[in-house]
Amino acid sequence: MSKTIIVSNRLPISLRHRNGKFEFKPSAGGLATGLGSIYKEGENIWIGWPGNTVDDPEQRAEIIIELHELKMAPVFLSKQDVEEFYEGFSNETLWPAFHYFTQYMVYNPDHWAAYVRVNKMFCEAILKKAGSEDTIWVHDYQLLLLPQMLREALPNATIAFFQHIPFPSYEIIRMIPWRKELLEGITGADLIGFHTYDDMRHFLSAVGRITGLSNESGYIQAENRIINVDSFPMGIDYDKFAKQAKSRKTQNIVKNFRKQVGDQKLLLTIDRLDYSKGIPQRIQVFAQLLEQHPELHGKVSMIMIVVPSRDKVQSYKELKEEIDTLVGRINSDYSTLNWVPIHYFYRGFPFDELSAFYSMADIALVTPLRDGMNLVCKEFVASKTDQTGVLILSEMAGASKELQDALLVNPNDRQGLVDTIFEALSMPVEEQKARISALQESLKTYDIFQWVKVFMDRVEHVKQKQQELNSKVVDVKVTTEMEKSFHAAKNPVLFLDYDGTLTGFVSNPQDAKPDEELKGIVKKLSEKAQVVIISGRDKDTLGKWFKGQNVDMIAEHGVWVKMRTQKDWELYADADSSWKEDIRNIMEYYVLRTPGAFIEEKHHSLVWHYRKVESGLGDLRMRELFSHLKYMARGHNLQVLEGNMVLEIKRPDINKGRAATALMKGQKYDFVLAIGDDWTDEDTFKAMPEDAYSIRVGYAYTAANYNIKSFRQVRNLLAKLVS
Ligand code: GDG
Repeated sequence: MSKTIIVSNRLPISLRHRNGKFEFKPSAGGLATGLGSIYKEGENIWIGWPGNTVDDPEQRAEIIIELHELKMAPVFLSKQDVEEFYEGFSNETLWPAFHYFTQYMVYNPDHWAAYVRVNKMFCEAILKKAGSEDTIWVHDYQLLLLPQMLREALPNATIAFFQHIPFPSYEIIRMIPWRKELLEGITGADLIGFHTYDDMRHFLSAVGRITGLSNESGYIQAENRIINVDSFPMGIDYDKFAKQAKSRKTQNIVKNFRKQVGDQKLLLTIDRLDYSKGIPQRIQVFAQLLEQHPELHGKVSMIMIVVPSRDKVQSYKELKEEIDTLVGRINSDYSTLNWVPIHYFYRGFPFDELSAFYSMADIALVTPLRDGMNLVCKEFVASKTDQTGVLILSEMAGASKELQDALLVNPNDRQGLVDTIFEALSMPVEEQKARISALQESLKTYDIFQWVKVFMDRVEHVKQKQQELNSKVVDVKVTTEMEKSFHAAKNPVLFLDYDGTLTGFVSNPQDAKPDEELKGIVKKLSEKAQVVIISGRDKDTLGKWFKGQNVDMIAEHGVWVKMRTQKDWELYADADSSWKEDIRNIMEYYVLRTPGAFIEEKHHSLVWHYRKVESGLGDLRMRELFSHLKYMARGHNLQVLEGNMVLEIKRPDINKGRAATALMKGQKYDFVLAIGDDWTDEDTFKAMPEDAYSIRVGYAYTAANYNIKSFRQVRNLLAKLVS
């Protein structure tokens, strides 16, 4: 039976050292609860760091046994690992980069080395437990290299990755010296999840630009498989928060707290200590509110909970000092004997007290400068069991994409925020209820359990899709069968596309001429079979490149044909070029606007090339030109085709399939093979007789009966046929 392994930097427990003994404190976090339904089942397990350094081998052994009972396995990190991998690369390079705080980024090769080392340690720990058919779900930015490390060791395993923090624009990712390794690490997974669509599109763009892997509709086409990238906004354990807020215990705490703070309006803020959360900025906004609205003095207080975090990292130490100073200043400026503007706590609270804060607060002020999702705002909403209260939420939190009924704010717009708080303080109860109810409806449906389910279903879906494509892979069995029938054949024919099929893509199309290896393969093949080079290329280039070879050639998608016995090219279609001028004028306009683009004129078509255009811009212009040309094409009865970095416009009755059919007419072939890499070759595949072998290069859906990985493998296959 295959099992599921959850992997995260931290295990859902804390390991504490007390009186010479270790104690485990289970984490009550949302993720731990949501994944509880998974890792506690059957043979499943959660692998990660227990959160404390343990050097003594005996103690380690003891911990392993105890964690085993809890369905967990530890990865022990040394003090140096923690400093360089966790505090260093994870929290001083990746965290600031991914939250757009480039001024805090540290580029330290030792930290990078530790990051690689610790990811390897995680990989080794997983490999001790994992089988080749298992599902491994890796979490978060500390383990970006792990999916690929696992893929190399377990090529067939199901590997999923979810990132809990934002994924920034390519402009930020490109700053990291190890960006390529990081992206290649993540793309070892089959499913890659982010909180929001923006994170997902940033990731896809960075992958395209840095690793060269293209994508379509959220599917990355890797060398030997497709990878799905999608957005999965994480929810909370809604019922747990709603139930706790209603409980007698929490309500008693509320009464008690209320007695102490009086009947003021309460603004609540809860965050881990982190510069991404915008805590000092929020304090300044509160000060501005008090300054501009003296009538609020004595009537409004802010309860500010800051949970200690990463306090060994320099930027966090400085942040703590800044917060302390700001709070001190405001409280000393405004406090009276019976009113404190800011109740500031630098510590965590037990769950029932946390629930009491949520329950009693009139307004939650959640204003991070950048946040992957932010669960605090969701927990506040779930805790408002009488539907009163107002959520003020930063547009920079992933949660803002879902929680449109909150008062959404730009955390950098101080005056805007002051005005929004003022609006919230005077919001009519009916409006509060309408907004909170709408928010609750959505949070109830998309809770943490739904999140886990949707993610796991998606993992299965990707695997199925991969299997569908894999079932068509040219494997050893197919190769052997093909070899046999090729050898037995008396009259075989091979239709071979050129670019992307017999050779790779280069930035200048004229540089893709056949190398010695290819010439050798084609020569040998043509001694035994009729070889037809069937390409979109112009006849002069093809003629030059295959001069002296005993091959037939179909050029420009079937406009021209030159049989090996003929001296000259023969026109397969009549020559009506009257449409070209209009179309060329439009294409030229797009060339002028797009450095790197150029037009190629073929006998029966015009091609707009954008291979050399700045990535992204080329796609954009191509789409624009596409819709422009589609409109024009109707009038001229033409067809617009999207190829690999080209847009081609031509007559619809001319295609490779038609030419291949004409060429086969009256012949009796006992072995037919067609290979091509893009959708112009789909016409060839469709024109093939039923018993033909047809192969599409790359893992795309196709009318061909097989897929093959790359042009390299095509060459290997062809070489095998004649070996
Ligand atoms: C990362 C991403 C993403 C806080 N104070 C107390 C306490 N908490 C709990 C809250 C909440 C959690 O901590 C904080 O979660 P957030 O989502 O707000 O923030 P991060 O820790 O930065 O989490 C974030 C998240 O991953 C999930 O993917 O949303 O964007 O940065 O659950 O309740 N819990 C208790 N006492 C406290 O005083 N018991």
